[in-house]
Amino acid sequence: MHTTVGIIGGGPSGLLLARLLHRAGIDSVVLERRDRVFVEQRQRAGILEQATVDVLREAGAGARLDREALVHDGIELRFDGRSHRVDFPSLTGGRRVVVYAQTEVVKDLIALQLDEGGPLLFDAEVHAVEGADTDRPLIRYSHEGREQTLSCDYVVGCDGFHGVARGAVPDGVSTTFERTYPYSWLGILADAPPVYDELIYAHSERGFALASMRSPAVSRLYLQVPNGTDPADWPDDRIWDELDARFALRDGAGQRLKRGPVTQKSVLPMRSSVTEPMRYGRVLLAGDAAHIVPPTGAKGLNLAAADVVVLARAFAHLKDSGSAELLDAYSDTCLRRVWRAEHFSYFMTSTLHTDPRQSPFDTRLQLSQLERIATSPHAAAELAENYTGLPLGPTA
Ligand code: RFL
Ligand code: PHB
Repeated sequence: MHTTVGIIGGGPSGLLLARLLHRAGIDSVVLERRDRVFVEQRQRAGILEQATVDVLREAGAGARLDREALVHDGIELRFDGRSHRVDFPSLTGGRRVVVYAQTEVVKDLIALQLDEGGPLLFDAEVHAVEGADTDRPLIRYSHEGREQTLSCDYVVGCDGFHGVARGAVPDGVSTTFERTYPYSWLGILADAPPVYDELIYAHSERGFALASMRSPAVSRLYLQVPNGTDPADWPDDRIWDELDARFALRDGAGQRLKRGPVTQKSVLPMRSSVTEPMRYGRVLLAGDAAHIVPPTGAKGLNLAAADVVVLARAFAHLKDSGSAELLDAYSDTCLRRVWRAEHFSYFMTSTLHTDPRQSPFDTRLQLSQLERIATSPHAAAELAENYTGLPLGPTA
């Protein structure tokens, strides 16, 4: 089998890329190692920037999003027993974000792809990419019990942090920049209505907590926990008690969370990582395959979308004009946005979490920074601009 663009991975970046290419008249094949149900149920991101929403609409995947997404005009920061709201539209000239779960984005894109796109194969595990430095790279994968090959004009690795595409780049050609953090998140999904209209990011001496949501009836909540935590050590009551303690306001003010059945529970490590360049020969990396951010800035999915927009435009430019100029600029174009998001995600993470090794001096610095955001429109605007994201301009 031969295709113009062989896409490894049917997560948000692979699916959106396939969709954008289809609309540009470029054929592709998506190979996804998991089954459809697994990919559609995998709990991850919740926040979409305006630019991501616009791209999904442009891709024809905006109908259900427009009906069901919850528009958020700000977030609440809690620290030192107080609460402070950061209002996005007034600080950014009208920008806002929406809550629409990654599971739903993925379901919408899969339905479209199966309906009118090119091949999307589930249970198709890629083992290797060969010939990155030739003009006919080859993907080796197994599907329906048989070893298969897909020859391509280009291969795009949309296969996440643990994928194989990065392995096509010889040692010494690329560099990975990394940071790990001395804490993880315990995330739960609960059949309980959120008590707040917006997300709450809480700094507390007991550690960070985040209240998010999936719908008016379903809450998504996170607690900072030590690395290596076993979710079994956190029975539901312990989680709810700890969340209430971390969100508590001074003098007992503030609402307690509404409790309900916990339907999912998992522990997620935190990591920052960037691989440069995002291209080697005819193999390009997009989304988590090229970069990871800790989720505190809500940037991962949005960065993945931005990468594939740049890439789809570059492939369309190549098809229409014969010029590889945009493709050659792909890595540099994306890395500018990537490093901005890396910094913001690191900033949110290190300002809001309690490092087990931190001193009272470090805690005072965090509180001073949060106080600055609460009292200076400039500091608040810096947060709001980064959180709501940069527009995806003509060169994204
Ligand atoms: P994905 O989603 O990891 O998809 C990669 C796909 O590739 C498949 N695959 C392979 N297929 C074939 N052969 C192989 N050898 C393969 N190896 C892997 C995998 O099965 C999978 O289907 O990467 P992609 O598409 O780049 O998307 C990235 C996003 O998923 C990720 O950045 C976000 O979820 C990050 N993130 C958030 N991002 C946001 O923008 N806003 C948020 O609010 C937000 N919250 C989060 C998050 C990530 C979280 N976790 C779990 C780390 C919250 C959490 C808890
Ligand atoms: C989520 O809803 O899952 C979510 C929201 C904001 C974040 C991270 C995760 O920063």
